[in-house]
Amino acid sequence: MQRSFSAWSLLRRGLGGQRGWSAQWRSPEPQPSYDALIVGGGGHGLGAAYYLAREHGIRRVAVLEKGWIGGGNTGRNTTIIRSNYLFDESAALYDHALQMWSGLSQELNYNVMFSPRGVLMLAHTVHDVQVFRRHVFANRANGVQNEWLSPQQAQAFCPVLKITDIRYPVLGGALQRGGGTARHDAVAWGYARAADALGVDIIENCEVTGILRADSGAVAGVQTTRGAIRAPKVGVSAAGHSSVIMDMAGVRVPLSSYPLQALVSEPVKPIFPCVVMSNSIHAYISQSDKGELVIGAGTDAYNSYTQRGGPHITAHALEAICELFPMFRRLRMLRCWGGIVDVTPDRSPILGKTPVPGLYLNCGWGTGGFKATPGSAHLFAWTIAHDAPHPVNAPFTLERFRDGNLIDEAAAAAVAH
Ligand code: FAD
Ligand code: PYC
Repeated sequence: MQRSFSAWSLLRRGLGGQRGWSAQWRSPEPQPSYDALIVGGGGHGLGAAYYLAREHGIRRVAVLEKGWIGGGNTGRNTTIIRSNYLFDESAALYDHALQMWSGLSQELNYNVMFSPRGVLMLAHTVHDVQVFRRHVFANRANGVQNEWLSPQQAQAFCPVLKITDIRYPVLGGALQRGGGTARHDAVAWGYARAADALGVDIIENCEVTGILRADSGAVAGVQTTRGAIRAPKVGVSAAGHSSVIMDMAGVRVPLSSYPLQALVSEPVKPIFPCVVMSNSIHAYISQSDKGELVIGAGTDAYNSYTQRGGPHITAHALEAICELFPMFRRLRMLRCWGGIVDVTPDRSPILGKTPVPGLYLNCGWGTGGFKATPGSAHLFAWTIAHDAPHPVNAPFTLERFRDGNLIDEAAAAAVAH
């Protein structure tokens, strides 16, 4: 009985044009002033607002989003989560995030579907082997999980993988068993709902068009398409558009914005048990809970703000996937899209203060910021609340590009660089 009632209820709700559904967060009008503003309603911005309210008691906060929540890279990425970066600073940063993923659904009371199914990075050349083995040793020295697999072990871990008689023979792989995937929209929606419940105003369709400054030079708020909003603290978390917003404050940042593309196949039964990345041939793949194969490509070779990219890039990724997994040759692709990624010269993020007092910056995550979402949001909130970085993000300053203290993660940033 219960089952047929549920099925009927589901049908009624499905056909009911969403009548009677309650919104997960309010749609407030912007107030004239707040204690803090966050520019950008992706996972990083929404998460920062949540932790400002939850951990620092700063609840008069608004998140200003020019489009819709999660409509940027948060809802466009291939959801790969791992922490196998090379340097000590990065290991601390990404592992901080990885540790948070496992408790995130409970923290937000929202199922973000974190699935630590293992991330396998394939080596195809002697150079790949040397680089990945070095990463494995460095990671283990930092207490970060990573292990080296022979080609046969790699195939045992991912049985549909072809390791020989292909254009890119597999010479081994680095496996992080605790890495995996999560449901990207759920991360944005979970943070939005939880922040809203703590009093944070989430304001969609509100584009920031200027940064207001006080006579002292400190930040005084922002100008938006819905009027001026004043606040003594403004955090910018706008991914591919970060340099555009920082330009409004007269701050130049070393970012290049590029399209990065992904695509999904028609749904099929469970066939792909893990995540596989092939960095030297710019392709990565996993299977979503809906059954679609989620496939990503490399960045376009030119700067752009168009959320599409060139089809030759996706064609190249599909060729590589079909070499590695010949059984996928008969699959049809359903849709493809692009996002704008913000790449720094050392492929590490910028997370900290700026030369403008009260203006904080979280950007430069490039092709790899989804995995960092909870950690980055947590550290950004700390930085805004204390007007000083947390020890974990202290090395990720804007000044490092002036002072030369780079954290070069080009190899670990992987596929897209
Ligand atoms: P976003 O979600 O982009 O949020 C920024 C928001 O700012 C946007 O919603 C935007 O609309 C808003 N905004 C911009 N300008 C303004 C303005 N003037 N006023 C108000 N709002 C503004 N990372 C991984 O770790 N693993 C992956 O597998 C992975 N795959 C990827 C695949 C693709 C195809 C792409 C495009 C990216 C991928 N990434 C991946 C990178 C990852 O998606 C990003 O680093 C991360 O999602 C950035 O999150 P965010 O919250 O900072 O940005
Ligand atoms: O950073 O792991 C990553 C990633 C995978 C695909 C795009 N970025």
